[in-house]
Order: sequence, then C-alpha cells, then structure tokens
Amino acid sequence: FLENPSQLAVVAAKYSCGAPRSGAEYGPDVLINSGIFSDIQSETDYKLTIDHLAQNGTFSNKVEANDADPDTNNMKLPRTVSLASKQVSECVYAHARQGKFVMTLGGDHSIGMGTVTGVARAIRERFGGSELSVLWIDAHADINTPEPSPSGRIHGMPVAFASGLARHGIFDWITASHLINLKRFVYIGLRDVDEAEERVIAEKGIKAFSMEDVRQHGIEKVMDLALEYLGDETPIHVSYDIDSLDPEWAPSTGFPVSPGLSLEEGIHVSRRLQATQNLVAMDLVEVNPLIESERLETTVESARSVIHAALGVERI
Ligand code: B3U
Ligand code: MN
Ligand code: MN
Repeated sequence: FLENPSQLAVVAAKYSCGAPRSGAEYGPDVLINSGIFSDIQSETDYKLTIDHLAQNGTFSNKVEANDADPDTNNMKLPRTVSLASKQVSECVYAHARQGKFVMTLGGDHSIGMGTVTGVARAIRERFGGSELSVLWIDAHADINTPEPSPSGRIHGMPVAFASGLARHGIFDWITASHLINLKRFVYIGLRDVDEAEERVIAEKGIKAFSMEDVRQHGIEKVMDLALEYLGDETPIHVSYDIDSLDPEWAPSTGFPVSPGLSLEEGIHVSRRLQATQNLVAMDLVEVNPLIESERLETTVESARSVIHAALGVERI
C-alpha cells in the first residue's frame, strides 16, 4: 500500500496538552537524540525526513485552563488539543497521501486522533474510498466520550473522536473523510478500562484482546487472531502507547499499569505487523522523560526496539 516504501516521514509531535501532566512533549526529542533513526539512516535504504511540530512548547499541558480555553463539556484544554491534533493530522495526511511510511512520535496519545484521521483520509483518497485498519496497543482504551470521562483529559478520548463516536464543534475539522471504522479496529494489551468504555466496546462489538487474553492464549495466537480479523488486503496503522509494555520495560510514562506486555511480546507485535507488509503508519506515544528519569534509558531502549522491529531493521 506504499508508493514510496523507502521514504520514512518522521513526525515529532511535541504535545502534552491532552495529558494531566507535562513531560510527554519532550518524548520525541529524547527518542530522536538517542540515535533511534541514525542507524536506520546509515544502515538501510530508508530516506528519512523529520517534521518538528510545536517546537516552542505552546501545546504543553502547562498551559492551564484560561479564558481562551476554558473547560468545555468536561474536556480540559479542548481548543488547544484540537489545534494540536489538527496540525498533526494535516502533516501526517500530507506524507501519507504521497505513499510514504509515517512514523509519529508523541507526545501524549491525544495526538492519535490526528495521526489515524490523517492516514485514514489519505488512504480513502488513494484507494477510492477504502478504509484504514487500526491496531491500538495500549493499557487503556482511550475511547472515553467527554461526559463520562473520569479525568476530562483528551488523551483518554482519541478513539472516540477519530471514529465519530464523540463529536464537538471545537473538533469540527474532523470530517467524514477522516473517520476510522471501529469494525476495522483492534485493541491489544488492555488492562485499565473505564466502565463507560467497557460498555462502548461491548455495544460496538470492538475487537479487543486484553492483557488477560494475552496471558491465556499467548501473544502469537492473539496476533494470529487480530490479523485474521483485519484480513490480508488492508492497510494497517499501529498506534503504540508505550504504556502497553509492563512498567519493568517502560517505566517513564504517565500511566504505568502492571502487569503489561513483556518487551519480547511488544517486539513480537511489531514483527508480525512488519511481516504483513501492509503497515503504512506507526505512532509511538507517551514516553515521558520527567517520570522515573533514572530509568528513562530502559524506556527509550524499549521504544527503539518496537520501532525497529516494525520497520524491519532489527538486525543492525
Ligand atoms: N481512562 C482514564 C485514564 C487514562 C486513559 N488513558 C490514559 N489515562 N493515558 C481517562 O482519564 O480517560
Ligand atoms: Mn493511550
Ligand atoms: Mn495508555
């Protein structure tokens, strides 16, 4: 599904306005500065570009609710998050429209509503209306609609907005052409899901593999079932929240929940996606260098491993 498979568009989405604390806006620079892409560049044929979004921290969550962006409908900083994710969506769309692989580094997971909508729109246009498949690898379901959200934080809502389940005038840049189809959507790793989210997942019949499912069946079987469900003939976007991994492997993140995926299981997920040759985009979000800073390197190494495995550059 990629016209330009050797072109890797990295989007550094330096935002934390969707999260309750700051730090995730520094994730992209930490990952890039760790050399995560330099070996890709020197050892492979990937041609790489990096877009830096929101350099100056305008969109960190340090911007408190103010007259310009008051809490609305139980959402915190909705205008700020809307603008941020719109920027992400447009940037990701422009690359995906040209058939490049798009790798977005977060940032908190509210940017996910930008990435999947940008890719979904590009895929519709490039393939005459066909729909994108999305794998959401996360401890959380991120499908709260604003009202029942326990926190009002929008990083817990991107799936709701990207699928049209949640709507609000503030997010009116999301049009029908951007929407993802929850029938072409799979969760892996869930273990901290709110009641209202459980209800939506059941009502909509969303395919979900919890951490319990992974323990019961093994990650190989879970990936068999997930990929079988999506089918062979579909472009795939993986939105990878680093908190899907067990805190042992990814301590530097805002909402660590034990027990999670082992690093090996996390890498297996990436490898299997790579092997489909249908992967068109990936997000790696919620690396927060301000949390468990003394173990940041572990978190960064894990992120590097799952990214490299997804790109098929493991042996370097
Ligand atoms: N479900 C809770 C907590 C949460 C979700 N995603 C993250 N945290 N990262 C909420 O606030 O929506
Ligand atoms: Mn998430
Ligand atoms: Mn999460």
